[in-house]
Amino acid sequence: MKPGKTIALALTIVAASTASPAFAAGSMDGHTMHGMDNKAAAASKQASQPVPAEIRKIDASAGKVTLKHGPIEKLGMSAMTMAFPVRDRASLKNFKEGDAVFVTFDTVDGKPTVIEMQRK
Ligand SMILES: [Cu+2]
Repeated sequence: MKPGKTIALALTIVAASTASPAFAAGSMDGHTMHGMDNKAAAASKQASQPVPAEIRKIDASAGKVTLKHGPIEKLGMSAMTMAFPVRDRASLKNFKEGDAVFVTFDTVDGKPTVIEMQRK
């Protein structure tokens, strides 16, 4: 599918622009020419890249939040509105519907999960 290639390219750009010295040194030896290595390196770099989103619904008892989110490169997801489980469900009390936030996502138990959320 076409978007995959765009995402991979975007990841490469982000990884390159935010590269730590160690990562930059690693990319010099040519290992990042191999797709797997490059993808893994980009994914770990992407872990701390917050995604802009708007809170549409909060279900504190279920520990879920519905977000209208921008593209999530780490998860290969384009912009959409959907519900996510929240790792730290107690943190939901700090938010309300309509809040504009930056969200860090990761895959937990195979599911896209909100790891951290901060108001803009
Ligand atoms: Cu989504």
